Amino acid sequence: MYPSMKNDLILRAARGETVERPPVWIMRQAGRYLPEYHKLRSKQSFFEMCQTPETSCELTLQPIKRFDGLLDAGIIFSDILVIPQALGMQVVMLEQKGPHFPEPLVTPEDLEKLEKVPNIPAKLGYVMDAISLTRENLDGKVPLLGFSGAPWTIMAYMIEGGGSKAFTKAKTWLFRYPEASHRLLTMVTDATIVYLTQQVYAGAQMLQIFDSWAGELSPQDFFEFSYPYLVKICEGVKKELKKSKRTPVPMIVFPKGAWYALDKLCDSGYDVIGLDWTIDPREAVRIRGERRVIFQGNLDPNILYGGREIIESRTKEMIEAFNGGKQGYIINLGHGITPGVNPDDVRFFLEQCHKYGSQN
Ligand code: 1CP
Repeated sequence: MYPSMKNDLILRAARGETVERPPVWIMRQAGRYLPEYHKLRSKQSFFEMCQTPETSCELTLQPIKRFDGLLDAGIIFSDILVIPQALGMQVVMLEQKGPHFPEPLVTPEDLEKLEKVPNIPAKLGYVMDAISLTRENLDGKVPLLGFSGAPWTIMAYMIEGGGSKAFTKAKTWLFRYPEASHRLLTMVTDATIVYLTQQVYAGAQMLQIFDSWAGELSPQDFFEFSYPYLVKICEGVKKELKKSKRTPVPMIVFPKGAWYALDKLCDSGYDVIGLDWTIDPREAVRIRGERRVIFQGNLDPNILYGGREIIESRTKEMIEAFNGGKQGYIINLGHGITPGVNPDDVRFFLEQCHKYGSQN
């Protein structure tokens, strides 16, 4: 029902096939480093942009158009914080400051204020509309990724009320109110399974779960408060898709900073694991062993500030370290691209990915 795919490299790589070169996309590839993003942003608030399918579609396509032929996937323009909104919380995006919750969760009693079983299609239907519109407009150029936040990361925002350095409030919940924490994590997990499944029905061809704050947890706490919910999401989405007789889509988990959990993550059911730059690719490959999991990553995004010479050498070294990249690998940065990067350096980086990814 959608235009046929002209480039399905990332889907083949995610299935573990040997490919002609490793596919590449960039976390947060639509956003503040692009002048064309600021042009639209000056006219609308951030969440208005997310809620307007035409704008979300246009923003998703901006990097695909600018770097024509160099990116192998699009990621739908939205934010992980639409799930707290669907659960009944208010979230605003402050200029220069980032997300802000005027009334964060303070005590377990506050869980009563949340919608127990939110109607995801009704609350977040605009994301599904944006996905369908974008699939149509991408015209098969590259596959489209959907995404969500991981339960622990979402919980951290709901309690901290925004970004944080020490996560004192969210961790106070984990250690003082473990039972209520599990209840909250379960609510977020259940909503996320419905949300991601709906994204696939709308046209998303791959899904990524961002656990941006996984590395803030000790291994013990990650395995109690994050990992089981990540697994539940993967199993839940795959089960729902099977039930409705849909083809399964590859699922990526990005547990930033949780290199200590890599061995177990290789058995978590996810098809792809996103790695940040704090793990040596060769060490990751060694830990993976013979398992069929695909790795994604892992260049330090700040390399893009270092000039052409280091962008080229580090990209080449990274691809080599992932066994040349033709099997089991998707190129990405180790975290989202940051707002000050020069788009011409991004183009140069992508060109190096094509050059060194195609060798041998
Ligand atoms: O291009 C894309 O990748 C799609 C768009 C996208 C994605 C995947 C945006 C747009 N946000 C996200 C995910 C997201 N949002 C994450 C996970 C990835 C990561 O770790 O970077 C997180 C943690 C958020 C929360 C969030 N939203 C932050 C981080 C705040 C903090 O705690 O440090 C910020 C700054 C936002 C706002 C935001 N989201 C997206 C954009 C373009 C912006 C900037 C908004 C503006 O113009 O003011």
